[in-house]
Amino acid sequence: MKGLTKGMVIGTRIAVVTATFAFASVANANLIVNGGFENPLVGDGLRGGATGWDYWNASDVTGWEDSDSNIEIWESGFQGIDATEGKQFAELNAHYAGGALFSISQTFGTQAGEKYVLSFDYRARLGDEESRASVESNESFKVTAGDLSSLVDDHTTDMWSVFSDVFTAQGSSTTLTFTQVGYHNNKLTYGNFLDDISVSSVPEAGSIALFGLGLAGLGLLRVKKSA
Ligand SMILES: [Ca+2]
Ligand SMILES: [Ca+2]
Repeated sequence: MKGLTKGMVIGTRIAVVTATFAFASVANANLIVNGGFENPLVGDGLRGGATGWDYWNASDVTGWEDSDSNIEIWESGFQGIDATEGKQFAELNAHYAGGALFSISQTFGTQAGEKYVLSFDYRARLGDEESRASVESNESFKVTAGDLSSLVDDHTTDMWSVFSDVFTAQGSSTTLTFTQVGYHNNKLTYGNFLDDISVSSVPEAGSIALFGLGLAGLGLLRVKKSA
């Protein structure tokens, strides 16, 4: 009898855990393709087999488009900078392509009026011109998506920072765009590193309540098990 009860509890527990994880994976689904710039591999681009960094026409970079410029990707560890996700990251201020400001974007399906969480990691490449050792930086970029438009100018050279904000989709598709604003004197192609870009839907109130019930159920079963 004791064994039967225990088996029933375990069965229920597995069901709750499964449901909880199924919900979590739906809520956290990243709508951005190649948000960590893991494709293509550095060495396969226009620099022809070189290591450290590489650049491509946007049409050759999975998921991303640009404004008639190039997309530059670095290998983790190059110039002492590690990726925060995977083995590569992007430098928004990409390789020279005619003197225009660099901009990259990605369009994905959304529901008008729904809220989404945008998050990504960003880091500066150089300190200010007066003191290269400084953690300060005059690098900056603008990020836009749905009703969100934000100037990001607080990143430093000594660490990655995390951006996280919520936007409301304005239509059945949304375009996420990063546009270079600031760079160093005579160094248009330096700075504004990006990695681990993610957009996910914000769970609706009902889903959050169900999620909470699932967690509460888990907690109760844990109590039962330890009792
Ligand atoms: Ca990455
Ligand atoms: Ca560059």
